[in-house]
Amino acid sequence: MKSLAISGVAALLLLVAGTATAETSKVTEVTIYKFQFDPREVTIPVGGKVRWVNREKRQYHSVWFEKLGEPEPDYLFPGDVYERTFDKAGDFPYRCGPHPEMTGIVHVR
Ligand SMILES: [Cu+2]
Repeated sequence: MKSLAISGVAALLLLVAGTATAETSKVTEVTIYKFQFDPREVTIPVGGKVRWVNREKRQYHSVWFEKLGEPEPDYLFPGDVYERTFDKAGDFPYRCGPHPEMTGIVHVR
């Protein structure tokens, strides 16, 4: 009886670990640091999510999909995070609002 209970707990832990891994793998992280998007180019599956994290010490930036005709978004200050899910295949270039030379692209396949 005791061993049965232990294996039940082990199965539950495996289940939780499996779920956590699946969640993590669906998000692609882009670091914003030293006036660059890193990696500058990412490829994700349809329905995938990208998370941008500003890791500068004191510089703000933005993630602006200007070519989609969207208004310039709010700035991301150090430590801020922006997430976006891509539901359609395509190539989605973006730039930083205050720094036009800072560019990146999301390929959705
Ligand atoms: Cu910037």
